[in-house]
Amino acid sequence: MNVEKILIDLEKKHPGEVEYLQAVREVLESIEEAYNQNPQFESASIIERLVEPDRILTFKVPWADDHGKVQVNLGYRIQFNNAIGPYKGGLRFHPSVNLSILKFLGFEQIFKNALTTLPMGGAKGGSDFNPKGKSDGEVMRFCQSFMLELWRMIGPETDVPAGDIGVGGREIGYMYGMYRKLARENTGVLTGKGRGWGGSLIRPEATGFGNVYFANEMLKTKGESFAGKRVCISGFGNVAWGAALKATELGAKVVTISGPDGYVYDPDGIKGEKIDFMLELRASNNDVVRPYAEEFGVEFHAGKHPWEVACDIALPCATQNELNKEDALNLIKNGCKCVSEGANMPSTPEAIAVFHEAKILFAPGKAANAGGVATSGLEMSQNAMKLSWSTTEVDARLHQIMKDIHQQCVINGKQADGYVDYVKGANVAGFIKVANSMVDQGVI
Ligand code: NDP
Ligand code: 2IT
Repeated sequence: MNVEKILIDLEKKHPGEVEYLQAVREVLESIEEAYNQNPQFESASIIERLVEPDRILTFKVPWADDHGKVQVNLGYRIQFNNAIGPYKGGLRFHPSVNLSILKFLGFEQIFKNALTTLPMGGAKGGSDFNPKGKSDGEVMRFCQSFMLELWRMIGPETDVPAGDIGVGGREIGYMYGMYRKLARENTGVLTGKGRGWGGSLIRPEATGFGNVYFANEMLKTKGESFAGKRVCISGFGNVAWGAALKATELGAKVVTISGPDGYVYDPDGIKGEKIDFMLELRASNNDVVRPYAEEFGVEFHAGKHPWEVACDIALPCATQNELNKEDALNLIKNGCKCVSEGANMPSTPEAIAVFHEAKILFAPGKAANAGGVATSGLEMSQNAMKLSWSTTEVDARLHQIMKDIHQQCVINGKQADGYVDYVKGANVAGFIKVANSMVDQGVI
């Protein structure tokens, strides 16, 4: 495989799709060796078939705002690969959403879903709709209009969307209601549903919990744990919330959270009612984290990322490319020994190179945040059986899945000197499973 040539060709076909090209480069560079050891992949053109989505649906989403004015947004669903199961992946509603961002997320999702050990293919979708500052009625009308177009593409055995940035229980509810009406069926067509209508216990907590379970497995390889550690978290959304809850439960002190406006530094630890306050902030329809600092009388650092704060463990849980080379150098300088990505691709390639050079524990999102989609997979299983499992059962399954993913990373990413390259481990394990399935199933 000639990675540079493939990337040059891709860039010609998809100019300016920076995030997508970044994600493809990372995967291709780390699977090159495994790919070259399997000549059947080359003759089946597995790479050429993997890097392009099976199909992309783009559509307009017209909706009326509270003043009766009609607004128009863009909607997307990218069905990337379904070799190992129905297309599966979240929907992101954020003004920054474009094709490049959704293609990077959909591409990553293929390998992440393969790692979960559950039968799910890769997909992503969303809209440039901004839920911030919108009324419930506006969000409902937008979601209904979005689903009016999307419903033809999806189904419990075809493609199962879920949440991501800007899409939580409220949005899933409005979209599910519209789907149910159009399809005239109650099925597990979306995950992240409410408890009363097919949702799974632990799904809201799953991504953050899973990230901490994964980081804990990494720490164990060094005889360490979360107990007594200082943790820096970025973001203040769903993933940051779950990670703060579990890290605190395991005896760590979470000292930061952040938003697009800056970061909060709380040296006493973000715990108990303070973690509940994160939920209120997120539901408040604003995109600022500063009110936390005002409520609890702690420091707020406007326009800055939390990576300048001394910590043992960093959990980036906000968004892509939020941790750059300088941040990585700062973390290392201040003694950070473990970075586990709750968000998708939050560390830039230069930052990852710094972590690898320093030989600290570093887990890429496609391994460390796979607990969210894994628990979506468990929601699909429960829906298919028309049963629901207890909190203890779902949490135990999630925990086991994170341990299994960690094990797959160690097996495929251990270097000669014993250092585990979790990026390589995750990419190789996910890729081999999907590539073998594609070879088995012929050219389709
Ligand atoms: P939420 O919408 O719940 O929260 C996203 C958080 O990140 C918000 O607080 C958001 O603020 C903040 N944020 C967005 N941009 C920035 C920025 N530039 N700087 C600092 N903070 C920012 O989304 P999730 O918690 O669900 O998603 C967070 C990350 O985790 C994303 O990368 C997502 O893809 C990933 N992920 C999510 C999973 C899930 O199950 N939900 C599963 C696996 C990964 P604001 O909205 O105000 O801009
Ligand atoms: O990035 C992700 O893995 C998610 N947003 C969760 C996807 C899902 O289908 O639960």
